[in-house]
Amino acid sequence: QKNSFGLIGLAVMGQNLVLNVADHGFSVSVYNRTAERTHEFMSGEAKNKKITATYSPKEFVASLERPRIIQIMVKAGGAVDAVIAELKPWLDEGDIIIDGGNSYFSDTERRTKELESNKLRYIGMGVSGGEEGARFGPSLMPGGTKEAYALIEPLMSAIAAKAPEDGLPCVAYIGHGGAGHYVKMVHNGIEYADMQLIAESYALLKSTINPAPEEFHEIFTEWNNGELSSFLIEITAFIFTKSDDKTGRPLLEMILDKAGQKGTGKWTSQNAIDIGAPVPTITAAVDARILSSMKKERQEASKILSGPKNNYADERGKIIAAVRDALYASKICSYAQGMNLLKRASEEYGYNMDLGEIASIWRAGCIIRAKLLDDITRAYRSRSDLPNLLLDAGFKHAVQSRQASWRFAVKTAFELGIPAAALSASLAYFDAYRSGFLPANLIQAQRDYFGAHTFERIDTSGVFHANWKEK
Ligand code: NBP
Repeated sequence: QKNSFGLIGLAVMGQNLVLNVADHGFSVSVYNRTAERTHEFMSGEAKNKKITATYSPKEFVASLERPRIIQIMVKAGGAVDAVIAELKPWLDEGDIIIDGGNSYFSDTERRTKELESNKLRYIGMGVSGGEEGARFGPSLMPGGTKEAYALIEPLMSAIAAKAPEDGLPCVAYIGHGGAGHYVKMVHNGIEYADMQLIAESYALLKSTINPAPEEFHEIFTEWNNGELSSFLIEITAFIFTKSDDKTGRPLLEMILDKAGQKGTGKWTSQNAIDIGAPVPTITAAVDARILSSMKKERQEASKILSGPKNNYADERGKIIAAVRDALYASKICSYAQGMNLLKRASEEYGYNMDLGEIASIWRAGCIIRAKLLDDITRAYRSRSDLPNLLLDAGFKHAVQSRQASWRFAVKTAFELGIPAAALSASLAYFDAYRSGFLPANLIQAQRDYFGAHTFERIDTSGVFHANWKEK
């Protein structure tokens, strides 16, 4: 009796996905480079489930039904190539390898070409939702050929999260080659922006009205009941309630203010610049993590450089409302940037992405799941070629009606000397996008002045160059 699904890589994500697949009635074979991990898994959570342990790639492959469906959940980079090389000698024509890790999309493009030339099928699939998502329903972003996707679709639909609004599984065919991993990368870029916007909102409240941890919990809980409702706001509300076992103080206050990163936010910004899509809020979030990591240097600088002293403690209600509005409007702008990056990438790489479908599979299971995604799904479903989310009637109203308090929040941050790079980047994005005129005429004049790069005119078509030194 052979198994219908195989998974390689039994770290946190792999183990939880296997349990999820087994719970849905599929028989699973597992393999991990270090046998010890397999033993532990089999004698622990995998006990009494339809899970078979194997201890070599040959034994693993031989235990699977054909065409084989094999998912790899190992560290992104060289480990994926190493696993593919180990598997290849044992595979047969038409077998499917799914890479569910956070691989860089161009690596996926390369691997797809290599494997297709060996008559194997390759799917690069973004998986989001961390440990819990993997166990009880992740958001899945598969890219590859449509016919390979059709073979894995029943299993993936079974294990994926289901959107609360309509119960649909959070998985959809994204596009060829690296399209799935591209979408996962942008998902993570948006996640960076969301997290930074929330962190700046926390800083702004702390420096103005300084709520106690239980008040912070109340503010975020209330926000989570409205338009900001999302996984990240929900967990933030809980974070304020946790005490440190060692000191009894709020755990948050004991955590060193240096943010880590694994690189997916950086990739988003880098690629956005490569293909010419502005993502200032995402880039501000990546920069903010880098600046936070310079803790020692910041501590030294704080002894030398000082900022303004202002007091907003009396304006409690106004501040809380303004920060909430600023957070929501800024979030809309960062999603607008992310969706437009996908649109641009779809043109650049020929992915033929359906933005409404992508927004819809982010509605549950993943880290950026949010009420807002229902509205984004609706906006693209009613107009698939929407140039920008800000032009959708609902989002236009949401942003315009919050404009005054959004500006008040950002102005307050500036007046108090609180770094609010992401909140202000979103506002500047909005202001630039809605400007019929930008000062780029001066940039063109400078470029032509020093480099004879030429310019166009507003009154005549053609390309012009001026002799700038001649008055
Ligand atoms: P890790 O990213 O920590 O990878 C550990 C796994 O990779 C182990 O099974 C390890 O085997 C295997 N591995 C390594 Br490292 N090098 C290998 C090699 N050369 N050959 C074979 N196996 C090798 O695990 P994870 O946190 O479960 O994440 C798995 C993937 O999912 C990653 O790409 C990650 O970015 C992505 N992801 C993670 C999350 C999350 O919340 N953690 C969320 C979404 C996506 P060993 O036991 O022999 O060392």
